[in-house]
Amino acid sequence: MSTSIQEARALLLGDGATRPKLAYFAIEGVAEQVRIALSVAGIPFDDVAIPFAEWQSHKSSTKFGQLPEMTLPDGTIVTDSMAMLRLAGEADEEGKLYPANIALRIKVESALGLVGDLTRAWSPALAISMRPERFGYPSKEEWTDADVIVKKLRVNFIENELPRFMQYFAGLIKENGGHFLTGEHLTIADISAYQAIHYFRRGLADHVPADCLEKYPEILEWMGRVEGHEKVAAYKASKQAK
Ligand SMILES: N[C@@H](CCC(=O)N[C@@H](CS)C(=O)NCC(=O)O)C(=O)O
Repeated sequence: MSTSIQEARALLLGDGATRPKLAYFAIEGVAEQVRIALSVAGIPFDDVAIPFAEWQSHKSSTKFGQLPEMTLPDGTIVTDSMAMLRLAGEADEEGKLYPANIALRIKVESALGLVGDLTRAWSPALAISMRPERFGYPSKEEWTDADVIVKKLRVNFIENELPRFMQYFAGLIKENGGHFLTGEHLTIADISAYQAIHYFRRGLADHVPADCLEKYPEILEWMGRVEGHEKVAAYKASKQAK
């Protein structure tokens, strides 16, 4: 096992007496990719859900006023889901989730960057319904015809932006052998991209039809491979059993 894998496992596992604690809300959100990656890497963790009703009183006790926060066994606080994702990936004993090989790692980082681009492209269409004043519109309570603009932004995203990103991701799968985004093994880039794309078929956002991914068969097949990965499937089954 390489030194960096040993170090990552030591940070996450400590002396074995205390598990890392992942604090977030009781939603998938940005933490689900971390939960999946920790599960694939075989790192037991405590998944702590902060109720939305308690958030305002809890907020000031967090480092940057937001969640997720991960507390490692030595007390270190990790504040960003992408930092947590990379740490979990590094802890994979098989070295597959976040490969040390620099050529592969660059592929993983590039794919993660593309996930960031997708999330940023979608973000205004999502955020406008939650915090319209940030975009120069009246507050949520005062903006009575908000839905016209919200719908316009979301329909535009699904029709004009999503196809471009689906084409980019499908291109990566193809050029890297037709299995996962960067090659024959599942990496943290697959987990992150899976979560970002899976969101659009969950029917959570108004004006985003749950069948909006149906026209991207290569993407659906790849999502099936991610879900079919033994450890991802085990994580999802354990979640359903709760
Ligand atoms: N870059 C951060 C973003 C964290 C973030 O945006 N957290 C949101 C929930 S997804 C939050 O805590 N919102 C509550 C608030 O800002 O009061 C990460 O990926 O961990």
